[in-house]
Amino acid sequence: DIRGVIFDLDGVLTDTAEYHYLAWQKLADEEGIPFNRLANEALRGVSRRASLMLIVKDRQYSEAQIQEMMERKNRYYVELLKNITQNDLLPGAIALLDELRQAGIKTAIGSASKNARTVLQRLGIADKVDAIADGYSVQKPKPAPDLFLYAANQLGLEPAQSVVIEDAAAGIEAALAAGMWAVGLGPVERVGAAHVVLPSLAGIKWADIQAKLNDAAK
Ligand code: G16
Ligand code: MG
Repeated sequence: DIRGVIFDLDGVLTDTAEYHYLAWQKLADEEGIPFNRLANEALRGVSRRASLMLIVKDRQYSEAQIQEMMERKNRYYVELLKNITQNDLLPGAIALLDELRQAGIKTAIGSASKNARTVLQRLGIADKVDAIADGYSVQKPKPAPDLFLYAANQLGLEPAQSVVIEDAAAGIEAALAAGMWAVGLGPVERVGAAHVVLPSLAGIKWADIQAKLNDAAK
């Protein structure tokens, strides 16, 4: 049975995607590279370096230039993070975290972001989770299973005892590769590979997720 829940951060507990977008757009504009909100959709849950590669496409840059652009984008992003408050928690997030703690279910964050701890602090939920796996925890980014395996290990749980809640296709892929249960938030076109698909966490109780996972297991 399930004893732990691993939450993705951006797109599940909060929506930092807009800030990532604004930072990438500023960088792209400065570099004269075409970019827009639609192109940004492909960067959902994708690591910083992989995101930059998707933006620059086949343009050739040295490793030093790549590093500089990643650092510049991050400076813009970190500046924007100063705007985040508890009001930026997505509907249902706090309620589910609190309910899980009450029920004795372990919780972790599994985020690709190197800024995850800062975001959690600003959201005021850093002490509401039992473990944090972030962009510093493992080498291989999602869709590799490493980040979620690291998170489950931190909780002392086996993959089969863990459920991942994700909004990105790469994240669902990572959860399944880890041998975990996957709950996808958003359209089936994006997260349809998950065992259970929900529009969001708004109004979702732990019993709802358990019941849907039980159905999926039949
Ligand atoms: C987040 C975002 C991605 C971002 C990645 C790395 O992932 O969804 O857009 O590129 O983290 O973030 P940073 O540049 O701050 O290290 P997640 O896993 O929380 O959805
Ligand atoms: Mg995400």
